Amino acid sequence: MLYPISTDSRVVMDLNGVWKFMIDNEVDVNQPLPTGESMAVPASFNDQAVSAEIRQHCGYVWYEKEFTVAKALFNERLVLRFGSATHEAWVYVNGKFVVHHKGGFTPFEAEINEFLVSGANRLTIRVSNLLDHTTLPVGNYSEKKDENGKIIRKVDENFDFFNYAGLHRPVKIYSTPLNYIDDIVIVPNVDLAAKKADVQVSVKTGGHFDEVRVTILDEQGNTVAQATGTEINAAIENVHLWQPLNAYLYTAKVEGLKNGEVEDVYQEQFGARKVEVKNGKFLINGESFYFKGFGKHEDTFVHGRGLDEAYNVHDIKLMKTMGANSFRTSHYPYSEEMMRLCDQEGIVVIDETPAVGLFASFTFDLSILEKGGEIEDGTWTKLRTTEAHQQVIRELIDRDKNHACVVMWSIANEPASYSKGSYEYFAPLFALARELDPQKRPCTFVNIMLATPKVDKCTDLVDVIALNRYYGWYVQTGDLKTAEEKTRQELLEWQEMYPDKPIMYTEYGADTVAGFHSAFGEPFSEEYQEDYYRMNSKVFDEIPNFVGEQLWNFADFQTKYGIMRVQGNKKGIFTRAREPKMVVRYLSKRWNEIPNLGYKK
Ligand code: E9O
Repeated sequence: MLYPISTDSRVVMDLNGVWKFMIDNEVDVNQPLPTGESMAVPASFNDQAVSAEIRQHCGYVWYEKEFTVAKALFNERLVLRFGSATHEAWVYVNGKFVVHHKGGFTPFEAEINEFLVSGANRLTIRVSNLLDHTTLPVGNYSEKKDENGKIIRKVDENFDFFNYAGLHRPVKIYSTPLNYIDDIVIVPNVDLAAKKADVQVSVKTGGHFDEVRVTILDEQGNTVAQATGTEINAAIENVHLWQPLNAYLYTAKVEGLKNGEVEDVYQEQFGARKVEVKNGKFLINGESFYFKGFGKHEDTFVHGRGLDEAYNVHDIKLMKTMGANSFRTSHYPYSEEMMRLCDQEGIVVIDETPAVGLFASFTFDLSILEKGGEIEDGTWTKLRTTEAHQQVIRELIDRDKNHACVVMWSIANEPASYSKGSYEYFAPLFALARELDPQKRPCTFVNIMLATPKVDKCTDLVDVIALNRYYGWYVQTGDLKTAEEKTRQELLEWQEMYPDKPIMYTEYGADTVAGFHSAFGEPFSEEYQEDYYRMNSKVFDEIPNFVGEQLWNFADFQTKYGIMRVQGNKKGIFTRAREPKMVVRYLSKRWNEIPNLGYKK
């Protein structure tokens, strides 16, 4: 699916702004929404209204906005497009049903010409924030009736972030001619020795063109290659590589022609770079890459999980200042705007599905695992997420396939990969991702602390071993000496069992209350956070196949209520307002000294 841009043949109308909003009630979509409540889009609805009822609401909400389409566009193809609606949406134009989409973090669209009238049109959307054992993320759903017989729904998140919901990303209408470019797939095959890239471009069209022309332009706008056809191969000589923190983007200009005239045109940017996993190393353009960075969240004040481009720009600046080069889109696909920004800024991204919460219960009893027998914790018999998982792999790869910034797919975060049935669940999903990705990027899933080398059943499926580890926090709390031994012991064990697979941390961290200091370096203090990171760095540097450190978390973030969470998870090295905690100085020094390429040859 192409991102909506305006070109010589396309117009984009923005429906962002203040919408009407209402919770719960069944409404007659033929009538204007009976509410005086305002809600800004894009953003989560939860924190905008100063209302506990709205903030904690589980179930359905309604959004409505009037819009007018210029008459000049009525003969064009008009497409209504949502960057995302979290987690499920039913869309109506002038009271008529247009489209339904389930899955809160991927875009969807529909042609709306037949629904439009001249003058004011009414766009109504019903959004659900419900999650259960069939959805991703996974939620524990329950309902009961109150004294008036009204259904009270409840979602207990099976994950550690607030269940923000609503119209999180831009809502747009874009036009195309009736014959149009529908999709573009770009595969830049880089030959490093020959300093050349053979760029395969496949174009999918709607309607009919006499000819499709593809022109490859460099950053200065010079033509470097041109070909005609819907499946072309263009050679770029002296190719300018897309490098981590040193981005270079080419543009594929695709034109659909009829009777010698250009009818539709679309410009898709791409980077030429080569990603490989070899001999326990992660190679970008033939050199070993070292991941320095973060697990993040889309999480800001008032906006909740809604797109906030100022925070996106700011966060990337903060990362760069620290010498970081990468992040993982924990625990769901981030906005298309963020992905485009990362392409431009040279930020390396591990692109994750919303498959989080794939466990039946948290067991902290490590002795079960040490017995070496099978663990049947019920996850893979209780959850029915396969269909949602396949759908989101399809939609994510379809959306992000051309991004230079994406170097690996993360199929899930912290599933019960130690328990019976996990391999059978994941093997077909990995196969699907590998089949669908035209660029054949490496794939991983993020391994939970319980799933140690001998216990995990799914490591054979991954190209890179991605670990979330909390020695010194959830276990050996406050005892960094033992935590260091455990960390070393486990990393060496992974390396020995899987000598060809690179190993990285995709989470490690300690909750830290900004401004809390301790002369004894107690847990929760800024001193402890720094000691914790110093301990981990020391071990990382001893392990040859350890190729990256993405800490947890970039910033403090909102979660559901719980005795372990005081207004959210405090493992940020920045506060939610992006003020640095003490450890930022230490990590900035370390990361600025570690080269992005060639650190561990
Ligand atoms: C997922 C992330 O969303 N990983 C969690 C993070 C956290 O801070 C959370 O925010 O809690 C850590 C999971 C830790 C599991 C520990 C199991 C301990 C077994 C010995």
